[in-house]
Amino acid sequence: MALREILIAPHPALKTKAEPVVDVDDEVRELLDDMLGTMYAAPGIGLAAPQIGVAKRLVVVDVSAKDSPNEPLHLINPEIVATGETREVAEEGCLSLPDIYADIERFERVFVRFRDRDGAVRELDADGLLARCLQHEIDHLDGVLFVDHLSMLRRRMLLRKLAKQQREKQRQAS
Ligand code: GNR
Ligand code: NI
Repeated sequence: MALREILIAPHPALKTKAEPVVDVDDEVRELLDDMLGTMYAAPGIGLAAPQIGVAKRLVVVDVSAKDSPNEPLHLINPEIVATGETREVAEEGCLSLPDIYADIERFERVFVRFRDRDGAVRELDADGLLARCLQHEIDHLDGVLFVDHLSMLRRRMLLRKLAKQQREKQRQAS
C-alpha cells in the first residue's frame, strides 16, 4: 500500500467527471488499498479517487467509531438508485478543503448500487453519517465539492478563506 497525496481545491482534477471502471482487476484493488490507507492516515471517513488525481469512479468509506474495529467499504461505480423523501442539514468537511466546514442539506437515506472488490454487484441501504458520506463521495466522482451546494456568495467566501490559508501555509513552509 502506498500513501497518495490528497489534492486541495482549486485543483482541476477535483472538477473533472470520473470514468466508470470496466474491469475489477488487481490494479483497481491496489488503487482501493492506496485510497483506504491514505484515508485512514489523513484521517477521514471517506475518499474518492479524484482526490488523489485518479479520474475513476472509485470510493472508500469507513464511518465506524474511532474506538471500534474498522469497517471499510470499497465501492466501484457507485450510483444512488433511490433516496428517501426527507432531507437533513449537518456540518461537512472535506480533505480537499482543509479546515473549511459548512452545513449542507442531504438526503437522510440513500440506496446505493455498486460493485465490490470482487466485481460482485451489491446494494446498500444507508442512513445517518454513512448516507451523508456516500452522497459527498459520489459528488466527488462528478467533480462536485460540498461548497458547490452553497450560494455563490458563501462558496466564494469559503474558497477565498481556503486560498488564504494555503498561501499562509506556503509562506510558513518556505
Ligand atoms: O472525513 C470526512 N468527513 C466528512 C464529514 C461530514 C461529511 C462528509 C465527510 S467526507 C470527509 C472526507 C472527504 O473529504 N471525503 O471526500
Ligand atoms: Ni471530500
